[in-house]
Amino acid sequence: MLTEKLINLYDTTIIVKHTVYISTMDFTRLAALFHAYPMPIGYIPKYGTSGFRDHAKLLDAVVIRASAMMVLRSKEIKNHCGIMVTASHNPENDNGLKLIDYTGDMINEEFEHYATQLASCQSFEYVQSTLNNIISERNIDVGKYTGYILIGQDTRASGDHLITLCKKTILAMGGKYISLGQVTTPELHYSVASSNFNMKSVYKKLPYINNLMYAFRKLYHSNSYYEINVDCANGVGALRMFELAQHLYTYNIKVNLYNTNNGKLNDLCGADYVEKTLDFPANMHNVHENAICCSLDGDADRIVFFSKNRNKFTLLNGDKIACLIIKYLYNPFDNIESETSMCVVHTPYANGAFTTYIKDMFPSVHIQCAETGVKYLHRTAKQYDIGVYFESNGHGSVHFSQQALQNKAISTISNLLSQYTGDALGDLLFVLVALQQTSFLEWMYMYQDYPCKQVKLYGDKSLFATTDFGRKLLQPEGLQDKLEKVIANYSHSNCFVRPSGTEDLLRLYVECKNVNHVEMLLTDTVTVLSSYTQIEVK
Ligand code: 16G
Ligand code: MG
Repeated sequence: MLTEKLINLYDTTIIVKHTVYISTMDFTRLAALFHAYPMPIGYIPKYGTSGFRDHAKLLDAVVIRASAMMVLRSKEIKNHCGIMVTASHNPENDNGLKLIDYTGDMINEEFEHYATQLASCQSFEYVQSTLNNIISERNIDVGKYTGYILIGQDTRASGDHLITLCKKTILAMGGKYISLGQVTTPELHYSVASSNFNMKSVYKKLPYINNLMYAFRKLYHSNSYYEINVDCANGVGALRMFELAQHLYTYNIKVNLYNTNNGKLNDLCGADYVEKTLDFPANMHNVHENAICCSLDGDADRIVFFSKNRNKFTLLNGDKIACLIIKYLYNPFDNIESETSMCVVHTPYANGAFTTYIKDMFPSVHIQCAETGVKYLHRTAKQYDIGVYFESNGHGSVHFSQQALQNKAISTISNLLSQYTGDALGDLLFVLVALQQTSFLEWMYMYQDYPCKQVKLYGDKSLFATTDFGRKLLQPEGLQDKLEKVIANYSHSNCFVRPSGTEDLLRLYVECKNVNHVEMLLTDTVTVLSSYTQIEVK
């Protein structure tokens, strides 16, 4: 079906008349675009944790350079690649680019580096020579393969203009685009991978939602009536949730959808809002006691669950989702292959109670920390047969090795849990599968988080450098030792400060077993930091 859809798109919407380049690249058409959409003066964008992201008005020139690079990548690898125009959980006025490699994963570090290099070129001559360097360094025969890019966008109004620039650039580079319109980020990852690889396996060719439902049908056997409440963040996830809700209805699962593009994107709603404020999203304050609720983010690659318990907001974050998944996967597969390795990957923000719970309940599961950013967790998870990875903020999935996929049950599960990045819809369906074994209340009470708090610190983040996945400071020199002395005053506490990879600020995380210590340690830490640089706490 997907292949048919793509072929259709090739035939009907893509008209490329002159695409014959032999070994050298003609950049004339790219030059015209470059000059028509200059980089704002003084703006030097950098490929960040999840791609480029900024106010939409700043991004024209970035889109042109990144799209040109992706055509070269596709030409090199002779497979489709992807470009997603989204700024995820960020405000409506922002936008951004997520760049997807032919495997369905995010682009690798070499291409991240090229992307930053291209974005920092001041003149077209530099852009041209950087593109030529990529061609020669990687020995790309630019005339041999056209270069196909699947493009998608979230629901932001600025998306249309940026997508138009993407298309123009792709054509200018002699490539072709396949426009998927408004899709979730994980859907685009899936589509890129499916269009390149899984041609032999019938169900892998299914469109995204059908593929999810195919796996769900095999794993979900309950007849009980369920009701779930989904906050769609007024984003692109709402479009797919309408479809999913219809399917789930036939399984006796009623899905109540909230914030389905009747308000502002990510405004007082969405996964990030819910996780950071520990409050109900807009229009959901009146949910019933113990109702199953969840929030997607703006491009539906993350999800957190929540409920009203004893009349209070209760969060089931990425850590808790990981625990539920591990509980489901642990027993059945432990016996299949004794060498099957299982790991849970988390970031420094995982609560201490979570790691303690895993150690106690699932002693053979390896526990690994990774740098903040879903791509880092994904890379670590790939080192194991079963790599469960979740950020506390709800980004995550489970990666399975080729060996693990030999097992039929695991192979089915792998269709629900994205093999490329976090996926709110796949994770939601898998949670429903896992709730057949563990009741929602049991899940809520699995363990109690240790008291913790995260604050934003406004100061010069360029002075700060970290090691140990962001848990320890290397720079400013001597500061880490001073912090550790302060932390030692509070038993069983954890505290770190790291420069944000997405915003111009620092993030301070404090966790203590004793709730009264949290604010005290926070104040002490800020006092130490303030002796190095001016800090404003928010
Ligand atoms: C981005 C990342 C997210 C990470 C966050 C950290 C993706 C798709 N998104 O949103 O995983 O948690 O950045 O931001 O990778 P920070 O560096 O500002 O704390
Ligand atoms: Mg997102």
